[in-house]
Amino acid sequence: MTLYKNYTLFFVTAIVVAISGNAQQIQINQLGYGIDAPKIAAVTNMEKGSRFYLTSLNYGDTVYSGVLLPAHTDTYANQMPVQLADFSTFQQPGVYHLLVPGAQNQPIVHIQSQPFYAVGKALIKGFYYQRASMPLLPAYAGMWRREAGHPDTAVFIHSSAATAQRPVGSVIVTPGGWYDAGDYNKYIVNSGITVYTLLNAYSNFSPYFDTLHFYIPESNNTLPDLLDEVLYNLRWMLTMQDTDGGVYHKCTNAAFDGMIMPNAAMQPRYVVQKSTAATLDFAAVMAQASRIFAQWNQVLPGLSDSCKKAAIHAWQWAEGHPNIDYNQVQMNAKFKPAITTGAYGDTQLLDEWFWAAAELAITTEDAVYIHWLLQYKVPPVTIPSWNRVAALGMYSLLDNRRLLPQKLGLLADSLYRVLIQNADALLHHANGAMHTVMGQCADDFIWGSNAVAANQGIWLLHAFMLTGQRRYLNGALSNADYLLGRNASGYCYVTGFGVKSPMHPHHRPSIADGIEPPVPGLLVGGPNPGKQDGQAYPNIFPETAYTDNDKAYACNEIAINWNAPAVYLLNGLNYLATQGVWGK
Ligand code: G3I
Ligand code: 9MR
Repeated sequence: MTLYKNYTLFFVTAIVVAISGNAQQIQINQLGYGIDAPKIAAVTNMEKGSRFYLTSLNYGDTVYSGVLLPAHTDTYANQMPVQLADFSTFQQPGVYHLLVPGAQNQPIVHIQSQPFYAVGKALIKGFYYQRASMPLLPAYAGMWRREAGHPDTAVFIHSSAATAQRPVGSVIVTPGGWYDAGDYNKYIVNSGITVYTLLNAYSNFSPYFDTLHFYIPESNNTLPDLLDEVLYNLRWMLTMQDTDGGVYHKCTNAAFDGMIMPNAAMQPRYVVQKSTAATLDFAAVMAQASRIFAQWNQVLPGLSDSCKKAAIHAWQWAEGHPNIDYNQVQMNAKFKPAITTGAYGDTQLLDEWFWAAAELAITTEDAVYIHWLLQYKVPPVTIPSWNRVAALGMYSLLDNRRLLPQKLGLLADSLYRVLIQNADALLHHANGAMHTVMGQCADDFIWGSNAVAANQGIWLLHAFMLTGQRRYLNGALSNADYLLGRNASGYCYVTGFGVKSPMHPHHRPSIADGIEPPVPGLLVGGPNPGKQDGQAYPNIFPETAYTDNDKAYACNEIAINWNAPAVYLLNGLNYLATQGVWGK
């Protein structure tokens, strides 16, 4: 151990730099690094060949030092040179300062065996805070306790959804489920990918989730908490199926509520037009849920079977109605009242068909779905999002490959190649300035870009689990680092975690509850140069197009389909840490 004697000089330099306004910031994963994981920090604009030091908290001992790596320019951030401090070989658990003389900050670095344990749990608990129709009690919600809102026990059939059996003005009971995001509406399409991702996390890491508690009202029952939380939304989804098998696109107000608490929201609620996308997403998720809940038949008798029947019925409806878009503009031209909440409209449905066919084929082994999969070409498989779901079918087919009928072998082979080729492409591009997989092309920075980072990480974890190659795991870790602070804005994007995290998310309860800290465990959307909210953002480059402003819903809202992949990624990484598989 050598003493770092120049720290007085360091402080003086830091103050001068801070006053002159140069952005010489060190960005790290603010929650920490695994003991044998890669450990990289990023620093902007330093002298070539500068050294970095890892010291004890009192600066007394230097436990590690090294030279910053040669600079790369950060194309999508501020065009400034970025140098990396790589201290991966340092493997002593503890809490340290990272010092780079001349930098404005001296972040505290945690090195520990499971750095994502707490945030992983909080991200699941985030779903509990989104529950509609029930009060959040202090025992579970602490200072974020609140009254029940949106009972949804008398929801109107919107004129776009009227049938002889359910005419305009009639009501249905469709309580529960999660609020979608910062708004209080409930959308089937977005629930689809969200529930899928959580259930896929459960099935990939079940030994981990079987014993993980995060204190919800159902924690005392025999079901794992994660499944209890998913059930809260799944049961709501089941109520959204019409008697003919079709599924209403959403349960919604006509217009967004104001910035009020859920119990203050009194506008009428509607279920609107059934759509093919919602119905296929529903079919896929119900078929998947049927498999998972089959293991819990004793505790939840009949549930698995009900899910399977609902899935088959939905598929049959979709076969009869293969192209019913949810086009809100056209709908509003014909039906009243006009509906102006989120549209989640999608006109390209081949991926939804593929996903539903895949889940139904695995669950039922019925020739109808196997035939569908054999007849059609695999649609382009992209990083998943609410409107691009082919990858979800791919994950399920590969996860269940051993159970698949032989006929699907060639399809599974080609999907395996797609998964590995794309994983390699993600890694190939990961040598950019901050050395994260996220952010190597401008298209990564869309509305909800943080979910792109998390979903890239999930893709890489699937590649790791299929091949055992650690480079894929390290790629996934790099995106965990991105989400938790090693990024151009320097934010840890999960509320309540890290030293710099969003305090003003576009989230109605967090805005209206009068409590300073926002509801914790929520991932904000992240940098989005589209700035569709019309707010002023301080920076113009894609990776820095973020502002912690509660009106900036295009970058600072929270949403269930963004939390879910973060749940998968950070808990999956944590599970793998407990299995001792991290490392260079
Ligand atoms: O699909 C096109 C693509 O072809 C084109 O290249 C690209 C160029 O910008 O745009 C793509 O469309 C985007 C679409 O998302 C699909 O990614 C739109 O620009 C973009 O505005 C749209 O954003 C969606 C936003 O709602 C507005 O509709 C977000 O993905 C979606 O997450 C967000 O969801 C909202 C709900 O409506 C309401 N509840 C809150 C939730 C989160 O903000
Ligand atoms: O709060 C709404 C948020 O959930 C949506 O993602 C966003 C885009 O549809 O719209 C927000 O609502 C705003 C509306 O679109 C325009 N008027 C102001 C509303 C609150 O900021």
